[in-house]
Amino acid sequence: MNRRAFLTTTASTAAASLLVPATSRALDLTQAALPYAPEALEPHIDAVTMGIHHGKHHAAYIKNLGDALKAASITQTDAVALVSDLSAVPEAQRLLVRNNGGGHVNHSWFWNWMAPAGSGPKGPEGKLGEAIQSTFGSIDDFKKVFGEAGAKRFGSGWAWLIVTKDGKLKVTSTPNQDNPLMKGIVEEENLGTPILGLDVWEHAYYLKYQNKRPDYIAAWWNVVNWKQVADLHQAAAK
Ligand code: MN3
Repeated sequence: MNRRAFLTTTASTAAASLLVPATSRALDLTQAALPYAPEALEPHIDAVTMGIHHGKHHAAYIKNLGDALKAASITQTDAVALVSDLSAVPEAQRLLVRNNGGGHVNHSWFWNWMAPAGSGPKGPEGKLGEAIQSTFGSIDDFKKVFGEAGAKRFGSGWAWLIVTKDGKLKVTSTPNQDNPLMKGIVEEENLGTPILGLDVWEHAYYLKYQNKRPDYIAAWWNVVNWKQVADLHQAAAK
């Protein structure tokens, strides 16, 4: 592929990621551009953090995943399928693929779970809003449960809102770069389709919020892409 074709492909992939629900499509092993400018989430998430997070951390997961797959002679190019069932990965590379494959998948979703403040619905509406209210009592109660899952995650990890296999909403949390699709890694009752996830690794917030993870979580609600969450809920709850 020449440079121009590459740039065209990258641009169309970034545009497509805005239209297609992130957790219901296959993800290849390349990095899409951020769907907004690095400064677009300020003041809630700062531009320097976004630039490093996407350009260095996420990029490193992809590089390391590629190296591990090469070492294992694995030709699977769907990262979601890969991390959903790690049993086919040789033992020598399994932890590398779990961590870096999870890192690639989780971050690819995460960029699309955020959008500039004020660019979409301010909260969950329609069927998603109803499901959250009937499951958690109210939107605020949901935010409290989800925020606590993130705040109480010891060390590094993620908080999740998932649709379980029986179609119910549930808040869960995973360590490191694990996610709720990982069969055999995540407890059976916490498996499901992620429709919202929050990165609580220090690299996601430390420059602006230092040790105050709860302040990062409180600010993050301002940039949640509720349209994306609603689309994923609709696709997963069928
Ligand atoms: Mn991260």
